[in-house]
Amino acid sequence: MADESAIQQAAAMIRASRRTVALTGSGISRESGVPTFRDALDGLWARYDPQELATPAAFRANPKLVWDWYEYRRAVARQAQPNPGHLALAELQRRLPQVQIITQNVDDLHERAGSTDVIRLHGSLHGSRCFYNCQGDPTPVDVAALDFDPSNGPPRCPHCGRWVRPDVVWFGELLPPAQLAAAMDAAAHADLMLVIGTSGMVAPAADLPYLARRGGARLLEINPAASALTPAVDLWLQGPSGEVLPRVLAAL
Ligand code: BV8
Ligand code: ZN
Repeated sequence: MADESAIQQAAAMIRASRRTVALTGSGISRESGVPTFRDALDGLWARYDPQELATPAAFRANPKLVWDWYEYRRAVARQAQPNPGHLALAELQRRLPQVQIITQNVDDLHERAGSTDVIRLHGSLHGSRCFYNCQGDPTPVDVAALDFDPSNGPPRCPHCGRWVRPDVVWFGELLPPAQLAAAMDAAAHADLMLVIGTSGMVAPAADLPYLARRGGARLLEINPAASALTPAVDLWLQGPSGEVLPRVLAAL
């Protein structure tokens, strides 16, 4: 667990920052009961590899399986509450001149914690769209307004009658260009990047800390375990973000 001197050092880094960026991964939502990607997914999904399910090919091959996986994850996310880590980050945004949050997560816990202007690199569990974007990219579909039998797999697009899909970025798909450009611009101009709850294994999100370093930023990681990014950071606060972030905030 991060010792008091590391917490004080982290607080000093944040106090000295004028342009802070926070890059978050699924670890920040773990204490809200949302499983991370690399944890063994509970129960039914323990036998699938998320990188096999979160792909267009998996959806084409078995739309009902993939749709049901997202329905399950949506239900988990709806039940979840923002944890002290999400809340501390929202409070940091209120207290400091400029704190930009960039998230890889598809749950809405940052927004529900009160964070604003969150850059969402990988979309949202709570959005759906036409698999073919038949009315233009994107073609959002309000699934709640559709009358469909969930036992038959995904609902059908009201415009073209083909599958509706979750509005998330799958492996092998491009990130939304505007969000990626905003994230790269924020990282390149930051003087401090907080890297919270990510294994740093998925590109291009995992490239952002290196982009920040090249722009002169210092890197502060919060994670109970070492990640692919740990060798590159200036300070690693070892511990769960739900405990560490409130301690750093209290030391500001
Ligand atoms: C792209 C949304 C251009 C969906 C996600 C070879 C072939 C084909 C492609 C590639 C390839 N090599 C590289 C690629 C590119 C690929 C990639 O990086 N693959 C990896 C696996 C090698 N990337 C892509 O495909 C991206 N698109 O590059 O387009 C392109 C196009 C075609 C071909 C090539 C390139 C799209 C990537 C986006 C995928 N979508 N999510 C959904 O959610 O269902 S990614 C998903 O996984 C997450 O969003 C996140 O980004 C990633 C998981 O990472 P983490 O969030 O870090 O979670 P993880 O479980 O890994 O780690 C949790 C961490 O939390 C751990 O460190 C743990 O210690 C820590 N933790 C645990 N408890 C706590 C905690 N921390 C704090 N507190 C706690 N309490
Ligand atoms: Zn359509």
